[in-house]
Amino acid sequence: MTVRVGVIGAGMIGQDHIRRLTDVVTGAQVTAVTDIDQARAAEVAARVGATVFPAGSDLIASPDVDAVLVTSWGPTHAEHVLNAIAAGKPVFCEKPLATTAEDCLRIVEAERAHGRRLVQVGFMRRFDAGYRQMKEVITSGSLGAPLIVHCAHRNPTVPESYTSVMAAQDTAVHEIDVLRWLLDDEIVSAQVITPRATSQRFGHLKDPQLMYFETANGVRIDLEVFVNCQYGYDIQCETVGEAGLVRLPDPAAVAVRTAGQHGTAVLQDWKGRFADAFDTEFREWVASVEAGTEPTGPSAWDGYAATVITDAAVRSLDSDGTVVTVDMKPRPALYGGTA
Ligand code: NAD
Ligand code: ISE
Repeated sequence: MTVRVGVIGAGMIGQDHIRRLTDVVTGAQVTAVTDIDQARAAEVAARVGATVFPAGSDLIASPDVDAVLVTSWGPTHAEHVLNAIAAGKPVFCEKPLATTAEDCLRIVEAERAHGRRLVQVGFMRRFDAGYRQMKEVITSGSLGAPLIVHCAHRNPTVPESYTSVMAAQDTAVHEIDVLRWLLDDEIVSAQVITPRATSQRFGHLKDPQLMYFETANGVRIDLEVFVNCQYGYDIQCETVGEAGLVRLPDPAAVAVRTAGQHGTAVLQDWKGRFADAFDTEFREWVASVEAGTEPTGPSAWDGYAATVITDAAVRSLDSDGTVVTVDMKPRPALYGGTA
């Protein structure tokens, strides 16, 4: 069976995922596209022979759409995901699941009422080969219990529209998700402090930021978010355990020796750094839709948890570095909990 996918939001990542579903992943076809910019929707749809729909609700209702991909702006995600659940269709939603914890909970409740998982959230790092190898090592127990995680998330530059709260909501949210999964543990508190600011930023922005998280098992996580580091897109992660440590590998790159120097290039954006992870993410999602099974990637609950934890980080930033307790509801049975 070919999975017929309808895409809501034909912007930057929407177009990249349409290319991926068309040219990289087998078993899928983009049959429908919508965007509030209808001219953009028409142009993107024409590239892949898809039909243009006037709005997300019409696209979701179409009999030519088996599954929905939401790549519109964050504040619009909840409406589209709730409509897809109401229609009983699998839905892949780019991060964030929703921009408020309340909207995330509405999605969780709708999915619980439906009785099985339909939602997967686009936290692609769980599909990165390096993070998967790290998880295998941690799960094997060879390092003993994990104690500390050191992370850095660096972007070369960000536009003026990037604000201080986005360091948590847009950037650190990837570590928040991948570390919950990597450690199989829950984050219970957040603290954000701001060192001396780089001169290489727009004046309104607090950059870099140092974020500290504690987990239910007492693991301490430190995360440097530095989005104007200039030199490249650089993701670092090292987990220290009782008997050793495991470090995320840098992407493979040839080493060049010339003019008295020896070095490797540093990637410049997340698209290149996580290209393979995005491909794997969609291969596995399409396979689950094709098989009629529940998705195995990040769930609506993971989307809720990420939003609640980033809310705590933002509250800490807004209160000059106070340690903020994460106020998370009990995890429902549908997502492996007991509630
Ligand atoms: P973008 O602005 O390039 O594209 C968004 C598109 O959605 C625009 O074309 C806009 O007109 C359209 N749109 C907005 N509201 C709509 C609605 N209600 N119905 C239909 N179309 C609508 O943005 P982007 O950079 O592609 O980001 C889209 C989403 O992807 C965001 O939630 C962002 O956080 C997420 N994202 C995820 C990653 C990742 O690493 N996983 C990376 C970048 C962006
Ligand atoms: C962007 O939205 C992403 O998701 C990238 O992975 C992240 O590195 C960047 O800081 C965000 O703005």
